[in-house]
Order: sequence, then structure tokens, then C-alpha cells
Amino acid sequence: MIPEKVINEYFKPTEVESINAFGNGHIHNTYKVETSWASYIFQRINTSVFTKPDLVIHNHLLLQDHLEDAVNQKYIIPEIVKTREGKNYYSDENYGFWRVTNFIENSYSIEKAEYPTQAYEAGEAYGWFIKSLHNIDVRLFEETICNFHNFSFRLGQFEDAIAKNIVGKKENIKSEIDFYLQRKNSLLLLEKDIISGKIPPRIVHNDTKINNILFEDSKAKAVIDLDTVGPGSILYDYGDALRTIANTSIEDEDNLEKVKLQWDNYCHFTEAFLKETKSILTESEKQNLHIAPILMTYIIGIRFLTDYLNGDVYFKTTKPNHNLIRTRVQIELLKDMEMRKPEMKTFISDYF
Ligand code: ADP
Ligand code: GN1
Ligand code: MG
Repeated sequence: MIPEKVINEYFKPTEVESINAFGNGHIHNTYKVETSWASYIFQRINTSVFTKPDLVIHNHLLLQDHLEDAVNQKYIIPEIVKTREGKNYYSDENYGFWRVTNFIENSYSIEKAEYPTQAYEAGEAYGWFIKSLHNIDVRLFEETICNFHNFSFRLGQFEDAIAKNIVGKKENIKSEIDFYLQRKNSLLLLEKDIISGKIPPRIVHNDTKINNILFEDSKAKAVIDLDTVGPGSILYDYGDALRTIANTSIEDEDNLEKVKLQWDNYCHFTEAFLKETKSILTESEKQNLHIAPILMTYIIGIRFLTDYLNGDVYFKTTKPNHNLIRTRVQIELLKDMEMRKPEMKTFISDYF
């Protein structure tokens, strides 16, 4: 729950009508707080993940300023709400680091795109987000988690976790480990083009899963969860989004037969995303976009498996072997993506 001390930084005790845990994020503790005039989202920032949370606030304020002036304000983002003393967050040793934003009314998030129209809506919203940040100075943003989608770095963490085997679970997952190690070389090649700048750095969202879009009725309304926004590649956002938006199952499905690349959703998301971003895409981005879903499904898969090997210390888990279940879903999806890689390539080249 939210400590009284924290609530009092924002409201008088009599002003608060209700406080409830909210949402399905894997990282922060999120609450909805209702008052008689408006509702708010209180988040205790996970400072094991975001070790410099003031950088998260810095980036968020930059985004707010920039998007306020954007020519095309098709979507909204959450805005930071100040404490009664006018500060952008509240932090102390006992209660942690708290950030408050306005609650986006009449909206809902989904864990899985049920309809191609939802995939299309998400493609337009995430495409809009990148396009709106196209002309912002990349150097103004701080990297809130260093090497977040750096392939070699994530691979290094995975290989380290295998070698240390601290909770003794390595023996259970021999086939999963082999699956990933067999595939690493081709993705290391793609990473070279990202690091060399051949695929250009941009300010991107960096966490484009489907539940980081808020919908109203059947329309995307807001892009949320801005904590990782910062330097990156458009490949990250395109690929990471398809990992949840074009998956026939939820991220922690037990029945692996349900996991496939949802082709209709793939096409709808891609079409909307390209419609928004085509005017800013470089040739190297167009040439490599089709590999992005494979890259990102691989990276998140090894991050789940690394966490399983480390004893579930990073992602929130709610059942035994939760991270292993998540990994297995990513593996099934990745296999299907590999099979359909030529079709993904053709779909994108036909679009242009
Ligand atoms: P996490 O980093 O833990 O995923 P998020 O910022 O994504 O945290 O928040 C978790 C969930 O809370 C979101 O998926 C969404 O459902 C809900 N949520 C977050 N911020 C808002 C907001 N400003 N208005 C309405 N719902 C929100
Ligand atoms: C986390 O915060 P949330 O739940 O939107 C994670 C993403 C992963 C995702 C997997 C800061 O996203 O990178 O892709 O879980 N965010 C962070 O579901 O690590
Ligand atoms: Mg989230």
C-alpha cells in the first residue's frame, strides 16, 4: 500500500476517497488513488531496476515539454503531478521513490491484441510516438537503464547466470539454453550495424508491449510507461511491440500449442507503424526491420531465462517457474517468426 507519509505529500488526508493496487506491470508497484475531483496513478519506482530514478523524471519532463509543442497531438502521455510543495517526486530512505501522474480516465489496457484493429491502433500510436520525437536532440535524454536492449550485454548476463547457476536450476533447462546459444551469431551481426550507427540511434520508447498503450473504446488513446524512453533503435520498438501484439497467446501461456505469430496482427501493426514512420525511415532501417521481431523476442526470452537462473529477482512473478513459462512462450514464438522471416521481409518490401 501507499504509506500515509507519501499520500500526505500530495493531498490532505480528507481528500483521498480510495486507494487500490492497479495494472499488471512487471516492474513497479502501481496504485490508483481517487479524490472527489480526479484520480491519480501513484507508483513506487523499482529502484533495483531504475537505480537512478531522478533520470526517469528528467526524461519524462523533457517528453512532456516536447510533446506539448508537437504539431500532431494525436495521443496523450501521462503527466507528472507535483507534490504540494511543488516537487516532481517524493523520495526518502524509508518509503522509497514515488512518482505520481494523472490517471488517464475512460481508458483500459489489454494483455493481448484480440483483434487486428487493436494491432493497427497500437502500430499507429507507437509509430506516432517515434515520429514525434524524430527531431529531438538525442543527447538531451539520459539512458535510465544502461545497455537495456544491447544484445551482447544481455547475452553476457545470460552466459554469466548459466556459469554461476546460483540457485541450481541450470540442469532443468538444457534444451532452452541450447536453443538460444545456437542462434546467437546471426543476431550479433545485426547488432554490429546498430552499434556502428549504420542503423541510426533515435529516441525511442524501449518498452512497447501492448499493455503500455491505453485504449478508449476501440481507439488507442495514450502511450504510457515512459521510464525507458531514451536512446535506442527503431528496431527495438517495432520488434518488441510485435512480440506481444502479434502473439496468439498471452506472455505466460502454459499451453505452448496456443503460441504462434498472429499474421493478421503482424500485418495490421506493421502497416500502421510504417504509415506513421515511413517519412523518417532510413534505407538501413527498412532493410533490417523484418529481423527486429526475432531480435527482440530473443532478447526478452533470455532476460526471462536469466532471471529464472538468478532466482526471480527482476521481473514480478506470481506462480512457480513463471519466468521459465514466459521463456518457453518466447521460444515458441521465435520459432514461428524464424519460419515466417521471408514473409515478413516481403511484406515490408512490398509496402515500400
Ligand atoms: P510497469 O513499469 O510496472 O509496467 P506501468 O507504468 O506500465 O508500470 O503501469 C502499470 C499499469 O498501470 C499499466 O499497464 C496500466 O494498465 C496502468 N497505468 C499506468 N499509468 C496509468 C495512467 N496514467 N492512467 C491509467 N492507467 C495507468
Ligand atoms: C517489463 O514494465 P513492463 O511490465 O511494461 C520490462 C520490459 C519487458 C517486459 C516483459 C523496465 O515491462 O523490458 O519486455 O517486462 N521493463 C523493464 O513483459 O525491464
Ligand atoms: Mg508497463
